[in-house]
Amino acid sequence: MKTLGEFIVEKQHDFPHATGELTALISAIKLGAKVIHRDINKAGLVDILGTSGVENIQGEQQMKLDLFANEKLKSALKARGIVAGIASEEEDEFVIFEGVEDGKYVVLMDPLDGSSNIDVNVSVGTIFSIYHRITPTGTPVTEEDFMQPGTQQVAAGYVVYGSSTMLVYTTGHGVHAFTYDPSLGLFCLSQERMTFPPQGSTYSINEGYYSRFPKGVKRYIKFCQEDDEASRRPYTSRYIGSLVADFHRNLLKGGIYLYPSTAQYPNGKLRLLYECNPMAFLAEQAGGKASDGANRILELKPQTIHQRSPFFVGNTSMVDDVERFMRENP
Ligand code: AHM
Ligand code: MG
Repeated sequence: MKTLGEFIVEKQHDFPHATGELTALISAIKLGAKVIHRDINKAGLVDILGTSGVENIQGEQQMKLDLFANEKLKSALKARGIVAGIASEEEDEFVIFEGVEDGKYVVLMDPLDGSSNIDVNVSVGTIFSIYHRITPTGTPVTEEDFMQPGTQQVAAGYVVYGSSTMLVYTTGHGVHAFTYDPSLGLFCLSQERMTFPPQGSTYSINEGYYSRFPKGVKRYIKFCQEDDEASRRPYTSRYIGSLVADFHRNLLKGGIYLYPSTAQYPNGKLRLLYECNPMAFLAEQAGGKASDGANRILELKPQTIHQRSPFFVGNTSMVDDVERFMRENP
């Protein structure tokens, strides 16, 4: 058995500049994940469910656990003195960590993605994306530090709180997965260098919005449903409504996750900086692909912290197919 801590020490050379700081940063996320795991598992037992009555900047109701997860991760990250600031789905503006102006890193995160699933006991996740700040250390971070394209990510990952809790991350040297053993309080290595299976046969999309999808996506869905043994179609449809859990399943089994633009959300629903980019980095590191329908997600130039993007991620050949259908059906 190898723990996440041991694995990271062993892989020091995978960490750029190997000063131990990024290692400490991932361990802060690990600590936050343990606390969130504990409280999610208590969710049905204590009076922690229900909405907080507060709306976030996107006008969505925040669940109490979203706020809880945000606070826990924020304090774990601030305490290490390495992260100079964060941006979060749960914060309207980026947050400057006072007293940590020397920190070299910024973190963007969705502390509890898919949180509407909690009150029905379905998997949720934490997503994180780590960058070197570009403004000089010793000064407070600025918006510029958070507006870097996904190609600049130093590390990214997610924690899926499912039938077991798993942490999956990349530093650009493959994707590695660790399963949490609550009795020991340790994340143990369960898969090193994960890759998508060569051929995917699952598609994940909220088909309820079919009538609002672009023509190319509608055609692709029909393609998924056609009978063709050689390409393993019809594909299986699986949609949890929790990006992390849907992505995790597709990574293990092979598949594609789609959140296209819709009439209601012309830019899709998912947020580029703390949902699409980290998942795109992981997907590419696992031999997959991530696109907005026409362009590589990681190369999009961010304009605002909470900006959205259509998102197609999974097996390369499946994402290629969607892009082709979208090109051919403008
Ligand atoms: P959230 O960040 O508000 O939780 O929204 C993101 C979630 C994703 O996890 C999930 O894939 C998607 O929203 C589901 O949206 P929909 O209910 O429109 O299918
Ligand atoms: Mg989210």
